[in-house]
Amino acid sequence: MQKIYNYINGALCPPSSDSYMPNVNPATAETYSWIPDSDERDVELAVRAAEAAFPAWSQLSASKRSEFLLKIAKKINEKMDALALAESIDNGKPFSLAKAVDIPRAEQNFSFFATAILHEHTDAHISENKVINYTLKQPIGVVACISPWNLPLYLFSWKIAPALAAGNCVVAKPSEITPMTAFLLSEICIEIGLPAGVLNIIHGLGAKTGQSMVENPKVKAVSFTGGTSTGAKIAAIAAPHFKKLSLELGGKNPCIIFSDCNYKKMLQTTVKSSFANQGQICLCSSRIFIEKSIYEQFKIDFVNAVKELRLGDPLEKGTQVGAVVSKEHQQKILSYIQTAKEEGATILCGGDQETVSGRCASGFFVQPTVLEGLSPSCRTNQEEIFGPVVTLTAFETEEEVLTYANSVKYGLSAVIWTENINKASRMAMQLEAGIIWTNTWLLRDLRTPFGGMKDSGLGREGGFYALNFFTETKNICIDIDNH
Ligand code: TXE
Repeated sequence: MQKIYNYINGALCPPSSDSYMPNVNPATAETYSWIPDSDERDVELAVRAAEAAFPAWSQLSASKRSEFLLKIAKKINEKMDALALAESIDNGKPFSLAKAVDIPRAEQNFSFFATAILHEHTDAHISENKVINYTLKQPIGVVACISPWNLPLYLFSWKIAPALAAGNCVVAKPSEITPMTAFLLSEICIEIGLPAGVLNIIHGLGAKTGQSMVENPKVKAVSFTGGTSTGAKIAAIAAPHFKKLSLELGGKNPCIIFSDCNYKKMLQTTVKSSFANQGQICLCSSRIFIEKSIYEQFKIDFVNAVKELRLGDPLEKGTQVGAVVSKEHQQKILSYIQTAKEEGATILCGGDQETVSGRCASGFFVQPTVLEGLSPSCRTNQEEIFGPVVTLTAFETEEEVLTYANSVKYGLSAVIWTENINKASRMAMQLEAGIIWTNTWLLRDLRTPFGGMKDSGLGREGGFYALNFFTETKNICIDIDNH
């Protein structure tokens, strides 16, 4: 059975505890590898390595740092299939999805920030013609990057790449539920000769290893993606020490469908925005609002399309819905479906776990589930389920659907379907969400601000927003007429 290791100070090493935890393949329910049960001793080793590497790394030119990141991107590309297979086995997602989305995006994250840093620019402010102010952006030092299990390498690299590009040294932790591609990234860093201590990857439990990273006094900034409740715990630790914080948290995203939409494109895309990655993407639409005049037609067409989705072995060609990430998560999703029934839901399709034949007979699968007949204020429509479960609700006016859409504590993303761009813009300006798609979903330009409001988080990732997060900004004022 494979054992994976921490990557500290440029080398793979066992945890100080020398104890390991089982890593389960969710499609088969089998333990297939062991991960380090790290603790604050490993965190301290990693932080010290990062601290020692910081002067040289931060004083490298941006183009030299860029070269290292481009080498990592190239290696990810070369190892695409192996990384996609590892991601699929670790997370339960279809191999085809990992190969089409997760791993290419991890490569893009490194190549994007490797080039973005070459175009970083700052401001100058000239006062009364004899005083020059210029803005200086300098790397922070040792930063922590903590990422979740839904898009493991995709989100892990989305934080690490800008942090390194900006000249920081990093202590990073993937989710203990999906550690494998982070471990493979360690091997890539060794292969390309990334200087020791620049990036340190440690594996372990969030409440122990993750919390110790946040608590460590040498860690000056924390970039986190995960649950809202975890984000609050991290903020409570970081705030009194004035650590910079980037929090990408949960969502309960609306999809608003007007009768004047491009119906065919809307239908195809809404199946994806509901069930891609088994609904385990913070940007998935879990509440679908349909203009009353097309509600019945949409219901028939959408349910028929959902029933066509192929659920099964994530490694099989053609599988569109794989296993959810863990037994615990499967039970959480099923308990929400039970709650929905108690709240009066009609189950239009799905509603239960699925048994897949063959090697995946014990795997953690949940049928894509479509519910109707619920009030917008019930738990099913208010709480993040983070699985293949969506609700349908009819509306008559813009005001009505805006009230529904904004009635949750989250504010991450939203989708609007209408050919009337004035209406779309009017809606977008009033929706409480950080990312709004009109007539599309998950189209991503990495330069754009990425993040949510309310309980969906704090700050923005993406482009120069990420580079600014990972730098300290100074104003330097020079009186050039100083006699
Ligand atoms: O997140 P957690 P999980 C939501 C979704 C999901 C819920 C929990 O609702 O069901 O969050 O998911 C580490 N100090 N999203 O379990 O627990 C942990 O080890 C420091 C939305 O993945 O928040 C892991 O590496 N670190 C989200 C990471 O935090 C801690 C995507 C995330 O774990 C910690 C994923 C602590 N006290 C889940 N506790 C999105 N917005 O994309 C845990 N961790």
